[in-house]
Amino acid sequence: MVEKAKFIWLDGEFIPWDQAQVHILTHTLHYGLGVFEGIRAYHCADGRTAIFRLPEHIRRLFDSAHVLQMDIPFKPQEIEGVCAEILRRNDQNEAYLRPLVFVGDGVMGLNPAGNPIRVAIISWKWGAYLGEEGLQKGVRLKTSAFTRLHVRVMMTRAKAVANYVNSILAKREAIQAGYDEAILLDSEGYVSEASGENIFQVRDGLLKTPPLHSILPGITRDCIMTLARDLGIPALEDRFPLDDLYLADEAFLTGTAAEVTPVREVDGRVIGPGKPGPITRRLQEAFFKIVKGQDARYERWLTYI
Ligand code: PPE
Repeated sequence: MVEKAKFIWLDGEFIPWDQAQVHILTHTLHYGLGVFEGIRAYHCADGRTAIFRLPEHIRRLFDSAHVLQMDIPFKPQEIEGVCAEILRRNDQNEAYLRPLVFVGDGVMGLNPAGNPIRVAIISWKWGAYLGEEGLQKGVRLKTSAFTRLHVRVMMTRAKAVANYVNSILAKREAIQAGYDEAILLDSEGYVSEASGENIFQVRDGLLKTPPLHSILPGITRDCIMTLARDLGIPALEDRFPLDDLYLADEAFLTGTAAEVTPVREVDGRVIGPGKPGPITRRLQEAFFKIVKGQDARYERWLTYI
């Protein structure tokens, strides 16, 4: 259960948590046209709170809305301001922020042109997405029987609500088979991403992640590519098939919610020695230092509130 906070911001106003209700004719509930973001705010080592890569997340929210022709009735700076303000109002020094843009009620049917575009921002406490043990020791992945959305079927660059039915189907399948998370292949059979994370693998010191063909352009993925470059770890975006992943020395998942979570097994094959490898550890440690404001070189990624 999500732990209630005091306020939710809806269409320009902070309202008590329990009053954040919508009408049953809300268009997005019926047809799935909506976009969202997931952003983390961390309690930093110096006691302050910082929102991690806030402008980049808000930019992606507006990009997603643009692609789906949803005209957000606020400016990006206003939405950024609300993200900071909601943490203050909810007395949260650490939280997960969820901006959601959806189509309100008006007409039904597949042309909601005149329906209002509504915006909510919610903040709640969210611990380790794939479990504390997963974050420390690594998770077990199962390849899904479902294909990741093809660019001719969905807008894969957009963080669209509807894209997540594909993710939920894959995730359930993995959980029901006793695994922690699902990995999806693209329509040509190459590794794409997990149900809610991007994926990386390492072999012989080379870090690889799939290119942005059918995957979400992850902001954590971008952090890892930047960090790898800065740390002198060879890294490239390249397509790879499943057996390439089975043969990796190390693998890990990245996402706002999952942060940097090691992978210890894929489809019954143990990855490397079955525990987080040295490059994974190095990147994970560097990442957590940065988000907690302990690395001055990446202050540009933090918005202190
Ligand atoms: N791929 C997918 C499909 C995805 O959902 C996410 C984030 C990522 C990659 C990584 O993106 P980024 O957060 O920018 O590094 N998944 C969000 C959803 C979590 C949820 O269950 O809700 C998240 O991590 O916030």
